[in-house]
Amino acid sequence: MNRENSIVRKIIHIDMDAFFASVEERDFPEYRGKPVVVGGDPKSRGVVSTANYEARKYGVHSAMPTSRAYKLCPHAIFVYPRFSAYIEVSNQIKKIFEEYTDKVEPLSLDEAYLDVTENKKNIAYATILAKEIKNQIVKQTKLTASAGVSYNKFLAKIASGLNKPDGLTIVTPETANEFIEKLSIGSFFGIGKVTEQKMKSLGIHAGSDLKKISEAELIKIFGKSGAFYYRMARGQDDRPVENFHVAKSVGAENTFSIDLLNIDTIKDEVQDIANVLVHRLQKSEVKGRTLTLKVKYEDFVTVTRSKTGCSYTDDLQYILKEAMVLLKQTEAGIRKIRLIGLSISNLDCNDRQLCLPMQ
Ligand code: TTP
Ligand code: MG
Repeated sequence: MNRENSIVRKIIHIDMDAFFASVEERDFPEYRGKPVVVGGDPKSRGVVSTANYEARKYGVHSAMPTSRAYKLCPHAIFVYPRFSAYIEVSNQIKKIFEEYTDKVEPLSLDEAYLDVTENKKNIAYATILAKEIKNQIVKQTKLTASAGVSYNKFLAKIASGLNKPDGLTIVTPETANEFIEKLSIGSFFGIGKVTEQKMKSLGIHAGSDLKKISEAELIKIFGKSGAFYYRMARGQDDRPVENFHVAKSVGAENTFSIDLLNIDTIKDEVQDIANVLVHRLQKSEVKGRTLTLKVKYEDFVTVTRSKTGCSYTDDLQYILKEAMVLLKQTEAGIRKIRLIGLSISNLDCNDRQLCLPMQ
């Protein structure tokens, strides 16, 4: 790449600190200074949405069963999520971002990329902009955010997570090399738990190790992703910041060759469809809160049944259990069925780049 001819972009990644828990602490001052776990009743089968930093000291973290969180920190305050309050803050911060640039790419309720190469304030320094944005967030929402500033999305996102809470971390083209070499392999964009283990078994523990492997070798081991990892190790990520539309739901469905009446056969089919759905969710790295079951009877009359949970999920056991509950709310086993579908909506994306484009 010829640096002379290419514009070095200015990207900011903003991520609110312990988002749901911070909103709870803000709105209920009596919680402050105490461990707070958002997720629900510790005696239920739910999972933790998030925990404040006080609770994290005890090992509580997102996606952990609330019952486990209770064992780790029984004196924590356990609360149900209040999505309307979080959505309100999410809209507030989005408005703040849009005062600086139209190139805003939200990743979830509390996270977004901003391309401020050109910005509405005509400020040349992204670091100054990031400070201003953080200040505005505190002023308008009484909550803190952490920011990462860099020349691409991958580096900006990692940077924002480094000095939480209330952090501001900058990675310049000059410091990127050293920064990447020291990064643990699990922190690289697109490297999940399974790939992380595979990398480690190959002796790749940090960016410096990754950089030693040739592109051909990486492609041989990891397929198409290998080329991506090769570029990441060199700080190359030209994905644009874009406010594109993403799928509102992920689903799977099956039309049967013969209409089904036997309830056990129907349950088996639901299980197969749930498997496909979970595979799709995990492949796209999205989770969702609302599960919808669609049933089309032999006369083409179609009904849907939905359930919205407290936290985002892609968990097969949970989806299966809820799908069976929804199935009971239909006439399965009484009326012949020609099609069954399952979908998850109210999505939360880890990274919008990995979400499916709107179909
Ligand atoms: P995160 O930004 O991943 O976490 P956080 O803001 O709570 O903490 P941090 O300071 O480390 O950024 O997620 C934002 C919100 O999304 C989080 O507050 C709750 C929700 N969430 C879930 O419901 N389930 C999950 O598994 C995760 C990771 C987040
Ligand atoms: Mg956050």
